[in-house]
Amino acid sequence: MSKSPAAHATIYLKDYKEPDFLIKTVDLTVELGEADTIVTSRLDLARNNAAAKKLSLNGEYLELVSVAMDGRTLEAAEYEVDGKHLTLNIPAKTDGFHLDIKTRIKPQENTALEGLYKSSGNFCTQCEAQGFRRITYYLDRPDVMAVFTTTIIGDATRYPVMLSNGNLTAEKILSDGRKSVTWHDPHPKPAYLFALVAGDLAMVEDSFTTRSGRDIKLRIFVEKGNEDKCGHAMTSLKKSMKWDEEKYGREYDLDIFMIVAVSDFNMGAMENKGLNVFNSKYVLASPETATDADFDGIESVIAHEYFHNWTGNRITCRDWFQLTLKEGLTVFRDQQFSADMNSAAVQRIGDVQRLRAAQFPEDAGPLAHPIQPQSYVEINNFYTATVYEKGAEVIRMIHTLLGEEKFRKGMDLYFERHDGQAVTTEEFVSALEGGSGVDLTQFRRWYVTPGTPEITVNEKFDEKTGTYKLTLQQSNAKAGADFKPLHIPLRMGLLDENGKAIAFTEGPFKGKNSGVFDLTKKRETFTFAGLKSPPRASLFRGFSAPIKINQQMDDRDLAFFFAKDEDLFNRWDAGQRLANNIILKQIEKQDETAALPEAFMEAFADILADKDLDRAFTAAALTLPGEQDIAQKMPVVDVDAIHKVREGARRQIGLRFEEEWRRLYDECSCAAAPANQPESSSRKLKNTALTYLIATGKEDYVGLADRQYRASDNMTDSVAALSGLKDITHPVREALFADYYDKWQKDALVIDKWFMLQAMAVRASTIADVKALMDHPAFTLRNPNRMRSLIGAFASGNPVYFHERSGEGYRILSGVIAALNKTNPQIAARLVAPLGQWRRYDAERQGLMTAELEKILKLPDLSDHVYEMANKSLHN
Ligand code: B3K
Ligand code: ZN
Repeated sequence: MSKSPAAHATIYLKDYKEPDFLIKTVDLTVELGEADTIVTSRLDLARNNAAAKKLSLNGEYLELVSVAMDGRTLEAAEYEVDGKHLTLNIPAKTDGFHLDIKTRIKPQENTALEGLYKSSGNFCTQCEAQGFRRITYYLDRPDVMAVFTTTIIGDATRYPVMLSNGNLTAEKILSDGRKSVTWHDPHPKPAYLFALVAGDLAMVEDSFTTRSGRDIKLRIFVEKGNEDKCGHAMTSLKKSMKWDEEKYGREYDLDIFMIVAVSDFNMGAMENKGLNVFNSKYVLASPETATDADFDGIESVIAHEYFHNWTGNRITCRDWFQLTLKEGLTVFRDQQFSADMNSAAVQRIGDVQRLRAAQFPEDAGPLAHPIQPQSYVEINNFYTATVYEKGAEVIRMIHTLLGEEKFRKGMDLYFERHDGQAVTTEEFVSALEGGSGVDLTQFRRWYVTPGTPEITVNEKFDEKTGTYKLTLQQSNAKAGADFKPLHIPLRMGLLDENGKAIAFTEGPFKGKNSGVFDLTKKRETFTFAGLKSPPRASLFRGFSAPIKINQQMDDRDLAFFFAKDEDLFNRWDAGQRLANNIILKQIEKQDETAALPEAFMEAFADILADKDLDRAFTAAALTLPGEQDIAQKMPVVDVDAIHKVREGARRQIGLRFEEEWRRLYDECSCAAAPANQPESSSRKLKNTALTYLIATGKEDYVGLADRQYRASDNMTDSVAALSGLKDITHPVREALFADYYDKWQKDALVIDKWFMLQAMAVRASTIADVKALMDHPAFTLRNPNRMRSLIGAFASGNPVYFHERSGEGYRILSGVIAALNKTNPQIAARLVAPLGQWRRYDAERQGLMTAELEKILKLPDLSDHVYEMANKSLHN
């Protein structure tokens, strides 16, 4: 078996060349065995470059058994094989030809979970980005699109279910007793969308009638015993199919749509054509085992993968530098969908929280890259918050600039023009321009500019003329000296001193309370006339651009917007800014007991008393910014001070409003949910109240959490009770965690939460607890969900103990990275980022963090994945 050399070579977008050969059809036969699997492929190739003399097929971790060209088996001297390629000489006059290639692979030994592997006894595949080359030799690049026919042969008892893309065309028992099934996918596709699943799985079936009247079979495959946990996924799928027809005019295009849930999966899910493979976390749910947040996650991931059928599969990426073409667009579409299905304001707040938590630090640190990266060592390292979440913000800005109707026209043209093609982001933007008639020339810079733009705001009011001048200035620390201004949509409105909207008196938004303005210069002034008194400007409503804002606002100004802004997002955001400012001031004072300012307490009291708000919004508005959010605003992050001060603030808020929290807790537990609000909103507010009550430090509320846990009939309340107690050392805490483990030990997804809550606990024994949990019989690094629930949660969700002074937190992480570097480099690389933030900490911590990065770089057999992340983290 050939091994891949670790070359760490960099690949550049500027070097892109069309493929020399194309593959028209591929016939695959996969014979599944217990020791190894034999893959035979017949490729029908066509020349695409008259000058090409060689054909170089990708292949890694493969044993070549034989290769034949146009029916003649080639001698060893007629081809070259190294750890990455099979290269053949192609005579100049040969235009069309076929190859028969036989390879042997060992899915049972595949711990990287790329290509064909086994999970809980079942075969499954993951081919994006470059997993197909671990199955057979192929032109494994997205601009090579072929029609696939796949025959799977295997033991009929072990693998009664055998699935691949497209429609089932044959099923039989062979003379040797093995089962053989054949699938045909009529839609040409790149190899990254190939999928194969085989196992003894249970099936849940439903159907969907498309708007043109076609009946589509919907099937979800899960491990036996999980059939009753597929309802929410199925409902979400049907809602997604309907929504894509209504919102984008996109209908499903095969007769069957399948989803398979597997327990060992590197990420969330995968949009393989007609056969989505999912991490079971994003399929399985019942109220007893999954939280409301899990339910939301399932709805959005099911939608996301389904929407890829058009944005990703029918129209795919020309090369991997175009990844945001399908990911940014599809995240935007799933966010739109979730906003339509749930509270739009709460959804938007969640989207922005995720962006700020994951993407802003990435964009400010050594791993910053534009949404269209210009180079990479390992493409799997570029499935980032920037490509996905910032990519979605870029599409959202196009939507904001064009407006709903023109955006739809642009999308229609995109689908019409590029269906069946592998395209670039440039082609996407051109289609949006063509369909809408809106010029996006300057807007294109968003695709190639790294870093989060900062907007500095200056306001002037001329009493005499009643004119208000708003000056905005762009800067971008990451974009360098030749920084070119971006085209930024500014959605804004003006309020009078009572918080009432002031309609614009002139310009394109005359008579309206809110409008979208184009900010295109480095410094730009907008003038508003006809005003009686100085207005208050509510800027970047709905977070109309992924920027940071520098605006002189004191506590009273922020409290004003927190109380009055008609834009719910900005209302929430003003509250967060207010809380951030106050916490930062307390940190400066080094006094976590200093009384919180009255302006802040009053603003809180107003929200607490406002019964018209959606309870989920109230919960979000009353939750202080997270520790990592506060950290982003400190020049040198002091994790201990942040935690102490934030906890001190929570305690004061808990005590000051104790009565109200108790009232809310009872109201949200007993009374029926308000009309038009889901029960989950009430649970969210109730559990927010619970955390503030526990924060008072009063023993009574430990009892309340205990009772909530014991009476709970749903996972949301159970986890909230545990989470509320996780930081204390108390017999009730120990009893509940023990009870939870006992009760749920057979349900992996539920136990993941148990690991996660403990990994995120802030108490003196945390480091020792985490180490003990790593030795727990239920812990394994081999299962990505389990690994993330302990190690990922610790490194990314427990700043106080990850950054513990001794450096033990860093050493735990680098030890895990070293172990996973060999078995699952993709997952290992994802763990490097927290160490890459070293420049944000004090000198002592910097030393400890960089020492671990250096250690990682010296690992024997360092994978490209980990190398790229550690090297950039240390040196960029
Ligand atoms: N396209 C996949 C992600 C593949 C990640 C490969 N390392 C899931 C998604 O974004 O829908
Ligand atoms: Zn995606």
